[in-house]
Amino acid sequence: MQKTNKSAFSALKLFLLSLTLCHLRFGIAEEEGFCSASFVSKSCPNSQPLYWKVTNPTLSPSQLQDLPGFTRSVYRSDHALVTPESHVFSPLPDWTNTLGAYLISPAAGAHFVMYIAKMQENSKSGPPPPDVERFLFVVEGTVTLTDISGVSHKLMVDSYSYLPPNLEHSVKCQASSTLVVFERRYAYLENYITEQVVNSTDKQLILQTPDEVFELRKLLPASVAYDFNIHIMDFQPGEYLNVKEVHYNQHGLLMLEGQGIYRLGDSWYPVQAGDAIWMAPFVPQWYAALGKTRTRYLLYKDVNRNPL
Ligand code: UGY
Ligand code: MN
Repeated sequence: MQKTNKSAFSALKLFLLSLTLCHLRFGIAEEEGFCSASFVSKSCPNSQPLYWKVTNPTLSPSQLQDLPGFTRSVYRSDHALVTPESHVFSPLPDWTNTLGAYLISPAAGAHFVMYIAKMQENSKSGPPPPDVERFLFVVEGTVTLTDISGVSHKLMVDSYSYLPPNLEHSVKCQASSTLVVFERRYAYLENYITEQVVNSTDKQLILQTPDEVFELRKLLPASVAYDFNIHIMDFQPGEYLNVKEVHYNQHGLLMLEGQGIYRLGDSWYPVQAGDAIWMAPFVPQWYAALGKTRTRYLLYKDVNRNPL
C-alpha cells in the first residue's frame, strides 16, 4: 500500500515538473517574440500541434542569426549586398591595433575601396597609398585626426574628414571606435586641387531634390576638383526613390538607420542598418523605406569627371 502511494506521488511530481518545464519553455519563446498567446495555451514542446511550423518558421527573426550557413549577403557581377554576419575582419595593413573589413574593392569591379575600420585601444591609422584620397566617417566612438601642420580635430559620431591625396595625417583612438572609410586613386584635373575637409553631417544644409522626396545632404564640396561625393540620404517610412535610377556612376552604400527594400538589377533585397551595398555603373537601383523609423544611408558617388 505504502509502495503504491510512493509511486503515485512520484508520478504526480513528474507531471508537475513537466508542466513547469512546458510553461518555462514557452515563457522564453514569448520573450523572444515568436510565440503567440493562443499557441501557448494549447501545446507542449514534446507534442507540437499540427502545422506549428507555420507560426514558428525556421527563419523566424530570432533564429535567423544562428541558422548555420545562412546569410543575406549576395555577390553578383553588377552589385553586392554585404550584411553584418558576413564581415570578415583582419589587421589593417599599416594601421596599428585596428581590424578592418573590406566590403567593396576593385576585385568586385569597383574603382574604390570601402572598408570598416575597428580601432581598438591606442590605435593609429596608416597612410593611404600614394595619390590616393581618403574619406572617413565616424560610426561609433571618438577619434583624433591630426594633419602634418599639427592641427588636431576630435571627430565624434557623425563627423567626417576628407584627406586629399598625399596629405600626411594620422587618426588616433584611445578607447575604441568604428569608422567607415572610402579610398580611391585621385583623378587629377589640371589646375584643380582638393582641400582637407573636416565637418559633421548635422552642419550640412538639406539640398533641393526636384521630383524626389528624400532629404539630401552632400558631405563634400560640389566643386569640380572633387572626383567623388558622399551623400547622406534620409527617407521617412513609406518614402521611396521616384527615379528608377540607371547611371554611369558607381555607389558604395552603408545603411546607417532604418530598413526597407533595395532593388538592384532584377533582385529585391530586404535591407537594414549595418548592411553595405556595392552598385556597379548602370545597375538599375531603387529604394523604398519601410518599418517605423527613418532610413538614413551614406552613399559614395563618383562625380565631376568625363566617363570617357
Ligand atoms: O544620387 C544618386 O545616384 C542616388 N539617388 N542613388 C541611390 O540612392 N541609389
Ligand atoms: Mn544612384
